[in-house]
Amino acid sequence: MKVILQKIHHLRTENRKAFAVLIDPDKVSLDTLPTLLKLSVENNVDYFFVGGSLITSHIMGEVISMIKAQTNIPVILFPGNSVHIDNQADAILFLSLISGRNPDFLIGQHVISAPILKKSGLEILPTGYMLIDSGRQTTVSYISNTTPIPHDKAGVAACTAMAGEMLGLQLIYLDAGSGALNAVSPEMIAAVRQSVDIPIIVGGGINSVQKAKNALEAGADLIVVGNGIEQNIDLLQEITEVIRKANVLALSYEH
Ligand code: 1GP
Repeated sequence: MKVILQKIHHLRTENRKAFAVLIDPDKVSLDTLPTLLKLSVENNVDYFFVGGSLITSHIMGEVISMIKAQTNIPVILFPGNSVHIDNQADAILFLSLISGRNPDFLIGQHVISAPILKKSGLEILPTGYMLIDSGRQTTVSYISNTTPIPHDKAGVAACTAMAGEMLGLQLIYLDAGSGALNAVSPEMIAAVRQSVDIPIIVGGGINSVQKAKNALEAGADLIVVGNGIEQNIDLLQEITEVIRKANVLALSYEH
C-alpha cells in the first residue's frame, strides 16, 4: 500500500499544503538533533527528508533511528545515489533526474538499487527530479554531472514536468539545490503547476517566510527546508504557521 504517496496526492486534491524538514546527516549533530525533533513534533511537521547528494558522515542510520525513537513523523529518504538506502525509513524518493541527460541518474542507479529496494519494504515514491539553476553550481549538479534548467526558463521546466508525468512519475520535485542563492521562481512553479496534475515538491534556498509563501502560493504542494532551519531554528515554527494558514484558507474555500 502506497500510504505516503496517497496522502500527498490527497493533499493535492484538497488543495492543502505540507512541510518537510530536510535533515542532511553531514550537517546535523546527534547532540542537537533531539531539539530539532522536539520542535518538529510540536509544530506538526509532515515529513522528514533524510539525505543529501554527498553523504560523507556515517551517521545516517543513527539519525533515522533517533527520529523513529523520538517522533511518529514519516521519514522519507532523499538519496544521492544507490548507496543511500536505509530500511528504517518509511519511504524513498525514487528520483529520476529528468532535468539532466546523464543516463546513470535517469535509470542506471535505479537498476542497481531495484533488487535492494524490492526487499526493503520501503515505500517507493517515483519522482521526477528537476534541478533548477540557482546562481551558482550546486553539489548535486556537480556530482550528477548534469546541467540544471536555467532559472528563467519556466517553459522548459513545464515541458520537462509534463514529460515526467506522461512517463508515469508520481511526484515532481523542483530543487534549486541545498543552500541555493535563489529559490525556484514563483513563475516557474506556476508554469509547472499549470502543466501537470501530480503533486509538486519545491525546495532549495527557502530560507524565509516570504520565500515559503511565494512557493506555496505559486502552486507548491510540499515545501522542503533544510539550510534555512539549520541557520535559524525559529524558521521552523514560522513556516508551520504559513502552512497552517494556507490550509485553513483551503478549508474555508471548501465550505
Ligand atoms: C535541497 O531541497 C532541498 O535539495 C533543501 O534545500 O537546504 O536550501 O533548504 P535547502
